[in-house]
Amino acid sequence: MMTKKGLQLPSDFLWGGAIAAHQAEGYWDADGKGVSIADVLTAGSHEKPREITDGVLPDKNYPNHHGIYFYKTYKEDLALMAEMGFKAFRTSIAWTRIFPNGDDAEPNEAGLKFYDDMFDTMHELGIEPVITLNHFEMPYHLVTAYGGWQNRQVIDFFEKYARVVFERYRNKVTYWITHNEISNQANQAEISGFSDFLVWTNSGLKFDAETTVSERQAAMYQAAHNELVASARAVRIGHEINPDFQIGAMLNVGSLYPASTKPADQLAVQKARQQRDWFSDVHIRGAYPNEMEKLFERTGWRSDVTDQDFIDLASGTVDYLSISYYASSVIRAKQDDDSELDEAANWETVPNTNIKASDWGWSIDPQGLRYTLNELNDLYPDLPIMIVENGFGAYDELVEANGQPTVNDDYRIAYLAAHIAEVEKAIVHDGIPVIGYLSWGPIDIVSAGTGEMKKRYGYVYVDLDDFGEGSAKRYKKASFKWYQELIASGGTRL
Ligand code: BGP
Repeated sequence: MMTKKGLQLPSDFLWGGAIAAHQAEGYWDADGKGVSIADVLTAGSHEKPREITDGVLPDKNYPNHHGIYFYKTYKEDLALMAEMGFKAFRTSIAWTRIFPNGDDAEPNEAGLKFYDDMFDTMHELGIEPVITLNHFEMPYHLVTAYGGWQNRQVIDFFEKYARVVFERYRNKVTYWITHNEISNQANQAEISGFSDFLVWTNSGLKFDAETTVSERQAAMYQAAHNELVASARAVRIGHEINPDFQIGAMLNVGSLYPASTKPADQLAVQKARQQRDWFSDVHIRGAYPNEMEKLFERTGWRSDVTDQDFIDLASGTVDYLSISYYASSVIRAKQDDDSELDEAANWETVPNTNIKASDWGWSIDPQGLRYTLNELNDLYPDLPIMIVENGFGAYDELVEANGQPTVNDDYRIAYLAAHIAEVEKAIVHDGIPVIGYLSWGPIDIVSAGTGEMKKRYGYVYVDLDDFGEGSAKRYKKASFKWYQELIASGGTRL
C-alpha cells in the first residue's frame, strides 16, 4: 500500500463502478420485458464463441436469462456499492423493458417503474446514476422485422425510446451515454476473432459464410451511420428536455502501437487509429473526418444518407466522451506495399512481447491508458472524459478467512492500482479533464464476450456458476476494502 502525496483528485471526482442490464438483471421475460439481442446469445467459453440463435430455443443455455438476478437484488447490491463509497454507478436501461418489441406504440409502464425505483435507490444511497441507453440490448424483434441498425427506421424507434426515458427520468438522471462501445464494429472483420459477436451486439447484424467482405463492410458502416444519427437526435432531444443533461459518447479505446519502426507499420497504425477515432469525431465534432468520406466515395459502403442526417449529426454533439479501456494492441502492416490493397484494411494485430496478458489474452498495459487519455485530449482538448470501464477479468477462488468466504484477489488490486495511478498522472501532470473512474463489474456479472460467470471482475463475489447454479450469495473480496479505502482517501491511497 503506498500513499502518493500531490496526486489528490478533485473532490467531485466520480469514483464508482459500471455494469450493464443484460449481464446482471436476469428475469429476461418478467413484467412485460421483450427478447433482446443479448437474450438469444448462448453461453460460450474462452475457446468457443457464443452462438447467435434464432430466437430463444428451449434446449439451449442462455446466461443472460439469469445474470446475477440483479432485477430483484439491486437494493442490497447497490448498498454494497455505497458501503465502498461509490459516488457514481453506471448501468443500462434494458430497452426491451421499456419497448418490448422496439416498435410498440406505448411504453411498458412496469419497466419504467422498475428504473424509477432503481434510480431512487441510488439517490437515497448518495450515488449518481450514469445511464447507458443501448448496451447490446436492442429488441430482437427489430432484427427479425427490420434487419437491425442497417435499417434507418430503427433510428425513429430509438429516438422514441430515448424521448420516453429522458422525459421520465429528467429529474433523476443527469449523466447519459447513448450507445455502448459504438467503435467496436465496423472494420472489425479483419482484426478480431470475435467480430461476428461484436457486429451482432452493436448492430444486430448477422452474416453467413456467403457474405463477402465488401457486403459486410457496407452493412456495418450503414448501421454505424444510423446509430450515430440516432445518437445525435437523442442528444438534441435530451438537451431540449433538460439542458442540464450531460450526454456522452462511449468508445472502446485500446492504445495502438506500431509493430516496428518500418514506415509501412507507422501508416498501418495511423490507419487503425483513424478507424477507431472517426466514431468520436462524428459524436464530438458533428461530422465525418475526410478519410472516412473518401473511403465511402471509393467504396459506396455508406450509401443510405440524407441531407437531414448531416444536419442532425452537426446539431447533436455530445457533452463528454466516455471510454472503456482494458488493453493495448500492436499493429503491423499486412504488406509493405499496399497498392494492391485498400490501405484502410492493410493492418492486423500481433502480440506484444513486452507486457503480460490476462488469462483471456487481454494485454495488461496501465501506461497505455495514460497514453490514450493524452491522445484523446490532443484530439478534443476541452472535452471532459469519463472512464466508464476498466478492470481485470480473472478466475477467482473462494476461500475462508476469519470464518467468512472471501477471495484474495491481489492480482485485481495490482491491475486496478496501476491503472488508477496512470489516470491520476494524466489528470495531475498532464492536465487532462478526467471526471470519473468507474471500474467494470464491481460485482461479478456474466461476461459479455464469453457468457461465462467465471470471468470475474468484482469487488463482490457472486456465488453462481456459468449455468446460473449456486446460492447467489454475495461475498466481499479483498479488493472491496482496498477500493473502499482508496475512495475514502480521495485516490491517494493506492
Ligand atoms: C466491454 C463491454 C462490457 C463488458 C466488458 C468486459 O466490451 O462493454 O459489457 O462485458 O467489455 O468484457 P467481458 O465481459 O467479455 O470480459
